[in-house]
Amino acid sequence: MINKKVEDILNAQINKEFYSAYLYLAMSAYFDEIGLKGFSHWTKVQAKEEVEHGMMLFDYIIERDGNVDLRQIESPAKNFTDPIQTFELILTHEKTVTDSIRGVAELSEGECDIATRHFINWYVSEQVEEEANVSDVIKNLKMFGTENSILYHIDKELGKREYKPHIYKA
Ligand code: OFO
Repeated sequence: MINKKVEDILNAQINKEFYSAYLYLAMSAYFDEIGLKGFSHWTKVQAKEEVEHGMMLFDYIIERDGNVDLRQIESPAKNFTDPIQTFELILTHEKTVTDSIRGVAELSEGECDIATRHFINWYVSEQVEEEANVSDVIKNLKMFGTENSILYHIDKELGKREYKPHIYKA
């Protein structure tokens, strides 16, 4: 049986992962609206990944004989103005998720829940990868500019992103 404090923080994390999915979907709709199909695809793939992150936590709580508590998901931001600003919002958001994952790691360690501490390592690495991917897009946009001809090429590149399902096995 999982400790209640650890169960609570994992349930809060499920909510954050599903909120992330909402946020990426809102961005995907925005990019589609302004004609950047590749950006729209990239953020939609990320939304699918976020749902998986939430589902891995969901399955883990059940596996540990805990109680899943699905909480209300906030409406995502809608104040997108251009690709750089939107990717900067992503980076800021992912940094808050990284902090939140660090909180899960610290709490599980403090509560001597070694299984959760081990489980959450996957998320620690995933956050490093996500922040790096988003930073790369921001660097490209800043380096090459955001004229339509440049955006066209970056959009083509982002449109190649493939969705690869994650499988968690302890
Ligand atoms: Fe779940 O990694 Fe982004 O938020």
